[in-house]
Amino acid sequence: MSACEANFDGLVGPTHNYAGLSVGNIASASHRDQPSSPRDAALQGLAKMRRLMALGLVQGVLAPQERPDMATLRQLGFHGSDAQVLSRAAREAPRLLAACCSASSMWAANAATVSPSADCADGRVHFTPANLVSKLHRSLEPDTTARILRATFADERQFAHHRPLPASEVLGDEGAANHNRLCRDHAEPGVELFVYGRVATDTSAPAPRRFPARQTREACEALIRKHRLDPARVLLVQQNPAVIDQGVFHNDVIAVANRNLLFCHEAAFLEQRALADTLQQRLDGAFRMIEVPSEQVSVDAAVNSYLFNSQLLTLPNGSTLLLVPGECEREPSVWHYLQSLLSDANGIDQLEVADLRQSMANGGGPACLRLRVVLTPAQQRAVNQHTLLTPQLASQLDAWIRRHYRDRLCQADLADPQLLEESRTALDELTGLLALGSIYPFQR
Ligand code: SUG
Repeated sequence: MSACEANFDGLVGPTHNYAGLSVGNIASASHRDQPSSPRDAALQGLAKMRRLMALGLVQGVLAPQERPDMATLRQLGFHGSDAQVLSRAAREAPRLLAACCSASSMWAANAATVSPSADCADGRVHFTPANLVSKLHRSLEPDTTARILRATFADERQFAHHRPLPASEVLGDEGAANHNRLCRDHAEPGVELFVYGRVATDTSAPAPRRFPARQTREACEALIRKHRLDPARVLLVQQNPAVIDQGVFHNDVIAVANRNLLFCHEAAFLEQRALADTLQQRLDGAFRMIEVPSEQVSVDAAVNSYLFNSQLLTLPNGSTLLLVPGECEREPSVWHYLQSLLSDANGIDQLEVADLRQSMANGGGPACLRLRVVLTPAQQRAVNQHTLLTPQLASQLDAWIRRHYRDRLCQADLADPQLLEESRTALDELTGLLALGSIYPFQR
């Protein structure tokens, strides 16, 4: 039986802005309070989706969330009309307002952990939305994410949906950004690689000192149990705490895997040699690794360019493409490295560059924007077909973005009641385009 890996990208929402909300994410901190362009951000994301579709890959769309998050603002005690809630929040607690306005659900790699049916005891694809407890603005996402995933992957014979892990720092879970799967073929059982940043219940274990480790080992273990994965086929490894302190807040900022190939920095994992040996055994000698040495690309250069946040894609003709963000061209050591990579016969055949400047300025590269879902042909047919990108849907989304999104947004605009109205009008129309039903609180 064949299976393909589909990419579901988070559509950028109408409130995309730079609030500097993510401690430990260097791009987010350094762009704080700069004006953003929600329209450019959404069009850049859509251009990437269109490119993958044109390459012959299955590309899906995940809807953004309702922002400003009025329900949370009211839960925080702001009351009155929507306009009063917004203006009170802007006056009394502007950082809470910013958290309630983030378009952060666009980084779909953090939406959920997904295990393909070939790995799961019941033969279904398993989804657990991430609880994202490490950051307030992101902790507001899981409920709506769960509804979006259910509306996209609705058929219970093919798809199993779990509740997010309890919202505690002990169980901090950031979804697929810390999860990779190695296999020889997508249809066969693979080795799921869960990467954690700290052990919450053992304070003597290695941990970063400067920046938070968002994913815990306890969360990974719970996901392995929930998805009914075969313990003999999973690997749990710790990310190198030193690189978290250098700005690698998710493992996908320093490593990416596709099929039997792991592309990573030499400083990515705590026990990297042992990991490579184990993967070699589990993949019966078929495992390949491209490990980039610090002397060619420093961790700082990797963080600035997001080299490893690339999409590593197998094209229909079997060749492998690395889709890197434009920042790689502007980081000389990285660009030089990429040229040498292409001239070696090492498993990567082609390189493409995507302009994702708007998302990158918040620390979200090509791989952050997508959730990978391995699908058999029957599962692909069971997906909500309206969420799969076609040339027609791409044109509709293009027109929808141009009709509803602002060209420029500053922090002061977040309290504008008109922005809330525009956002709701846009999302209401989108649920029709993607046939999602009433997934947003304002529609209920
Ligand atoms: O969680 N940035 C996101 C970026 C997520 C990137 N995802 C992956 N690596 N998979 C985060 O830090 C910034 C929002 C702001 O500052 O306005 C933000 O949330």
